[in-house]
Amino acid sequence: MTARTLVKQLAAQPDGPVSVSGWVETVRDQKKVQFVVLRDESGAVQLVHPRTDVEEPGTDPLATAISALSAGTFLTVIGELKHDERVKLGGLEVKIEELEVAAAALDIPIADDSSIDKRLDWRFLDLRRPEQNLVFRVQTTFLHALRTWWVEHDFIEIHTPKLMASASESRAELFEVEYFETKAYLAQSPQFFKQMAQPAGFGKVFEVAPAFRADPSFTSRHATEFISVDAEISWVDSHEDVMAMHEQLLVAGLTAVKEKHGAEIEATFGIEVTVPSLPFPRIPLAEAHRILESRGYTVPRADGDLDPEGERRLAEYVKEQYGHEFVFVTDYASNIRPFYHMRHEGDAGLTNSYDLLFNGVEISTGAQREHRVDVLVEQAKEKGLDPEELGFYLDFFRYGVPPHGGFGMGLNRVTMLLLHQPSIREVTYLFRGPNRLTP
Ligand code: AMO
Repeated sequence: MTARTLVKQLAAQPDGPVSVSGWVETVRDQKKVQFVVLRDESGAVQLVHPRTDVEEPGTDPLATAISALSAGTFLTVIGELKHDERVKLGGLEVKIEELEVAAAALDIPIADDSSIDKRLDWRFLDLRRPEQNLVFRVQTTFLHALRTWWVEHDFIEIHTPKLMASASESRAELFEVEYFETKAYLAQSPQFFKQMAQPAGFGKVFEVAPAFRADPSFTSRHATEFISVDAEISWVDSHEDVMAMHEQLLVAGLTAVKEKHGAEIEATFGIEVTVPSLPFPRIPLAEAHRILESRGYTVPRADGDLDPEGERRLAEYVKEQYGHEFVFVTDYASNIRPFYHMRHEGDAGLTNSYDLLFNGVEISTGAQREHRVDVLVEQAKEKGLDPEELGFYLDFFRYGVPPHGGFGMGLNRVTMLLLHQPSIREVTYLFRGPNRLTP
């Protein structure tokens, strides 16, 4: 790969010959001078060409080539860099000497004010917007910091299969696919297989991978395919140990994002990235209900789970009381938790589990797992599951296993909430929903 000068690197270069590549954002074709704004993944720069054909139009081949440039065309320019404070765009300009078009563009079919659906139809063009580029750079930094934290803390990275013989969460949100002579299911979560790393003696594991949910929702926070960030650790005393790991991990991720992109995020989205203080507030679910009641809101769900409005209002309370954007809602009732969550010693109605809310939206579920096989079988039966079908999973607990726990966190939701984006569609490279399978 030949070294290429990025637009953002021009500022540090002395006046003189340069070569830059990118795509045409705008062309201003004036009588005496032509201006082109060239953008690449790092920024934009003004290119200039003083026409030599003012007296005799058509006699300046470079001017003719520039006039013919359409927005979106990818090209390389060789020219003379000049620092000039009067140039609004970055205080520098490149005088074009040679121009080589890599691929010309047809008329761009979307604009900044196009509907989200139209933008998603043309996602590769939509992603050219600098704010979109920033979203993915921020996400890269965030994930990199998570990985660094895990590696520094001796976690092992695993890659669990996404084709499964059975459901890993509720059967209701399961994608079924033909698999030779039989059926397979797309993994809803790496739940069972990340737990398998515990009897395998791996100690601490993580995975970042797609998860699939056949959820017909059209909300701003649901996708049928999303990136699940998962971790599972052994020798936990309760879900408290999982939360302690989870919050440190998030602090590492957000610290890196603030350091690297804080100023650009503020300039682009008007948001100040906050590195959360430790420990994050913890509120048991029953207490959350009392708080909401005392503030005039009754959660409408019969099963007692928080609804989106309840989550939003609870976050408002947490912000007022603790000045915090995160809250662990803990100790969910066992009727709204899966069979594999460990229940309270002495109160089987409650689980050693939590949901983590960020800016009023759930980003994660975590728990201590039930590792005593007889209890696990009973809990599975109680939920109407057939222990026969779960045989492979139950075997994990029959040959020695440490107490363990972990969490699953939706990466797309974290990015959406961090950058205050209105929908998960804005922060997903290619969104998948009930009515979107292309591009
Ligand atoms: P849960 O089902 O709560 O827990 O999922 C964990 C997190 O994944 C994200 N998420 C989604 N994101 C976008 N679209 C969806 N349809 C979607 N569904 C879930 C959310 C959610 O908090 N196995 C457990 C985790 C564990 O206990 O380790 C699980 O999957 O951010």
